[in-house]
Amino acid sequence: MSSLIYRSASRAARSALSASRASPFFFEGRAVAAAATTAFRGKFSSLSSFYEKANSKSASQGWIAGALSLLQVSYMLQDQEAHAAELERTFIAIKPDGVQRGLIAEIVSRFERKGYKLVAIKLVVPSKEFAQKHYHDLKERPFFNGLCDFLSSGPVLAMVWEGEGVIKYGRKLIGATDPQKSEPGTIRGDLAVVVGRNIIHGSDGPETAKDEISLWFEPTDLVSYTSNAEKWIYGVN
Ligand code: IDP
Ligand code: MG
Repeated sequence: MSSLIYRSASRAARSALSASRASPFFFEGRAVAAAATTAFRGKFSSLSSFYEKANSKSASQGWIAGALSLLQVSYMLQDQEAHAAELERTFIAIKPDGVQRGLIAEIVSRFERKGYKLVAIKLVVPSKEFAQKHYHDLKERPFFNGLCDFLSSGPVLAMVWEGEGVIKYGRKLIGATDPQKSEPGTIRGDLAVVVGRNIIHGSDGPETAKDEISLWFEPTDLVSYTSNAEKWIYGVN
């Protein structure tokens, strides 16, 4: 648990330090303070009390407090580097059939209830050229043209979800490509019948996730934030 809180603190610190956008800074600055307080209360409790004592003694000892602050920030940044690779994100899209059938809330709630975090979302009607880019690896397949026509035929709900193992497990939540073979309990297994109308897309690996996120979203569309639920979703005993 403490490592997770600590990680959140680091993430918040990184966000605050790297934020060039003015508006989120206040929020993230508060997150740094809150998360750092929590982290120090646990992992750095002895360090913190030493810090407080040093602060209360005299101004001449201010340098101790300053040095400790620097040490704390440096710990946080090191931790952020160590955990940066774990901040996994995937691209998920509800295709026009899912949107038209009113399945947005149902599908979003499955990812939310699992414990994944929504970091970007938008409703768009992609052009055919855009659909061809998205499905470029299928261009030799006989259904490619029809598939791209279909994807560009109506609104698509494009999203980025974040969480540990979200790329692989997102695919599990979605189920097999052909709903005839998807297990009950999966999105396609429960909500779709044929492969041509299987309602949802999910990146199939880390490289695809990276490419698809950058195809559908600008970097500034992705919102970094610490969810209150994280400390209850992650933890090591
Ligand atoms: P995936 O969506 O499970 O990753 P892919 O093999 O990447 O599956 O195929 C992309 C999409 O192409 C599928 O979701 C489905 O909409 C469509 N598709 C795949 N195979 C067929 C097919 O045999 N006939 C028609 N459409 C297909
Ligand atoms: Mg695929």
